[in-house]
Amino acid sequence: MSSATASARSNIALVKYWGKSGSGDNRTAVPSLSLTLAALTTRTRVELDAALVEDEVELDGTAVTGKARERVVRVLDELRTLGGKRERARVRSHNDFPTASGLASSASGFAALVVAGSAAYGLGLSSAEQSALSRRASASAARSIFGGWTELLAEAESASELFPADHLDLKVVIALTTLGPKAVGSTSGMLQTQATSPYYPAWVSEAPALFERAKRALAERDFPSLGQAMEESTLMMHASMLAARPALVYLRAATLDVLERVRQLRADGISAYATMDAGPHVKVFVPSREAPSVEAALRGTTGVEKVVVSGPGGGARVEAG
Ligand code: 2P0
Repeated sequence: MSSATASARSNIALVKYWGKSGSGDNRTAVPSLSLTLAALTTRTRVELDAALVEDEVELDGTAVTGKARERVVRVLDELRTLGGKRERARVRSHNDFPTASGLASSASGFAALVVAGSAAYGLGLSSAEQSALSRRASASAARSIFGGWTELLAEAESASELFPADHLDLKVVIALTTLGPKAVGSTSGMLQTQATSPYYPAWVSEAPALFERAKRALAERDFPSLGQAMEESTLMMHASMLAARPALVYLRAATLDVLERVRQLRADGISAYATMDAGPHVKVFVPSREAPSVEAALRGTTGVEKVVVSGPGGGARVEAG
């Protein structure tokens, strides 16, 4: 019986992916740029068992069924095809952060599944091949194969690492404003935006220039310009969501209060910049030396339930044992 355990960390996009390309295969319509985070980890064990008649999937101790299970089975089917294997698998996955809440659990989840699964099925895949398999399951997962600063270009087959985790000395202060699952998942949310938002074409046409600005600022270690481009990307993405029919409103009152607090911190001379994904939480990028004061400020903001501070993290990997 072959088995493997892998860990993968979540990633936060500074320049966002929101929209699928017309060429299909879950390729992205826009380029994205992300940072892999040390603190948000998924650990997944894949165990092959010839006695199983179908794949068994469990997340945080609960059986995964329906569409969520089918997404996992599709990845396992691809791995079996590549390896010429037939055995079904038992998949046990654990997140150390709230699942389906806008903290990108699908990114770390599918990256960990692909890495554990390819080891269990005995495939010697390159990182680019693992990234491509992850992307087909969930595009943001393509980026979590790599550590540090990663890009996934529009239409690309796989993501690639731009700079290592220590390229900038910073922390991400995550303000969780609501615990529990969100109302509309990312996949359906972006399809709804794409199909109905009059602002979606503007989002797609603005995204490449924003991506180039952010990438240049990152290369030059120009944190304020990077932060500025990051804030523009998240607000443009949310503008496209808000203009969807029906509107996609992931932002909560507490989300806006945190954004306001970040603007005040900047006015007070603290270099802090905010980003949100398809959820109500706010992730604030700050130079490491500022992290304790920003953490305290966010803990003291109304509606903030929990604060997690993370440094940049490494790529997905097979765990020992
Ligand atoms: C991102 N998000 O770039 C953007 C920003 C959410 C907002 O990638 O349909 O779960 O599985 O490819 O990767 C979340 O979308 O979507 C996401 P699918 P995914 O991080």
